Amino acid sequence: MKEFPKGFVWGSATSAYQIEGAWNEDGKGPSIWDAFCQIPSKVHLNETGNIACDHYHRFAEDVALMKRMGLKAYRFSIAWTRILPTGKGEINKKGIEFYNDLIDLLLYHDIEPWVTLYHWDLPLALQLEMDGWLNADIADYFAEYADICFQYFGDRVKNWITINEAWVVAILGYGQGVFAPGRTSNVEPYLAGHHLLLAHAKAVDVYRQKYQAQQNGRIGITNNCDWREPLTQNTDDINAAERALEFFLSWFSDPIYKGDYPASMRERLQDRLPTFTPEQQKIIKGSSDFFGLNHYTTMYAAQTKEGQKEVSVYGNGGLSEDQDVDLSVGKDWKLTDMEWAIAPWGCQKLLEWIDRRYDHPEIVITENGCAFPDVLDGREVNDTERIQFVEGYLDACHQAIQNGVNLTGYFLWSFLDNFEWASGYNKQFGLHYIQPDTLRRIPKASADWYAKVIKQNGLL
Ligand code: PNW
Repeated sequence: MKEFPKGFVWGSATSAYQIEGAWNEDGKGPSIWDAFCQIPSKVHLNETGNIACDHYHRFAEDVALMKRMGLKAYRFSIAWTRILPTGKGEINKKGIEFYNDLIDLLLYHDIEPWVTLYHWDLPLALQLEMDGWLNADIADYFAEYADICFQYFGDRVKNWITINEAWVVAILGYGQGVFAPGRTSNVEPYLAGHHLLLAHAKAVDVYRQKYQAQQNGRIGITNNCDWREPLTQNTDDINAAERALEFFLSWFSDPIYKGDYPASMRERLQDRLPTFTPEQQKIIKGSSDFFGLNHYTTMYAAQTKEGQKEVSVYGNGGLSEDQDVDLSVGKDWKLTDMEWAIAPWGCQKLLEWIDRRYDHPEIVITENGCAFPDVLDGREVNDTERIQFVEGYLDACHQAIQNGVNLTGYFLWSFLDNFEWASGYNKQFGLHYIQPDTLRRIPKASADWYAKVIKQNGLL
């Protein structure tokens, strides 16, 4: 039996737009994802999150499922436009009520809420009026929204995450244009990224100045990163892999832990990478109480060869031409339904890399998981591949902890099959199977499996 440290947090995660539905009910305003899904061919089969898992109406049933699985912590996000329908101004009481009810029910069942303030559903009004994350003023609006959340929910919520995956917002939203707001540019991602960092820093500043002392909670940011393994042991490839990690994770983590962007980015991007003023550096450096990490996969990285143009096959390399990195996967690596390689060893290496680079921070894996097609076996899904995936990655986490990494929590993505952004309902990450049209909720694996994994890992 593998022992995890005492107090290790075991949870599962979701986000508002992916599960809530009720997109225009009880005063909720539209977000950029509500709008993006209306544009033909942006999303697989033109699907939307209008209904999704209908969690807004069925949250009590969902919390009961969590309880039955033995979940100890639940990470969800607040929809900004339920609280502030146009992003600022008047508070929508019904929105506050919904999250109050959810939080109370979780606590009643001894499930610890971990709350993300921004999981990509920017108020559409702020996109139309001020170009969303491209406008520096957005940071103040975000901080005001965060302030409201701390004020209303902070008496019960003790774990806050400001922004989920700034990299995805910047690169997929403003670089490759495959996510809302669907823009393509090699300048805008770095500007949007800058404002995302400032928004995070300002929200943390509000929390620390006004709330943290009485409320006694913690606040941090969650960044995502794959592992990059050098394709060969040539210095060029070793450097390419390091640079790829810097363009992926350090872009957002170096400012927070060291006060500025990595030198490799400055050197290559020059003026396309904004700069922090000393006042900004003051609030951004040290602005995370823990290192939130979303980790899914691993790729080989190599120095781009002379004359070779770009690129990663899978699109999850960022703007490859800015990095001169060529990505690939091993021929015999097994892939998930997202075509993301399964490589638990990469998870261990990444945890140890973060531990070294950021001086032994407390790390929480706020997402890890895999998509596999659901093969129904009676009332259950034969979920062998997911079980193996989770066991492999937990093993890697355990090994990293043995090697001294201060990993204190693990959240499986996702609690329910849900709206997988541009992939619609085509990719299934959930521990529970959801059929959007009938809204059936079936555990993927038996309750026995959950109990077994929990027990085998020394979690009880
Ligand atoms: C994360 N990439 O998204 C998100 O936080 C979740 O909302 C999402 O459902 C989950 O991972 C699975 O995709 C990502 O291209 C989307 O590298 C794309 C990438 C990474 C994470």
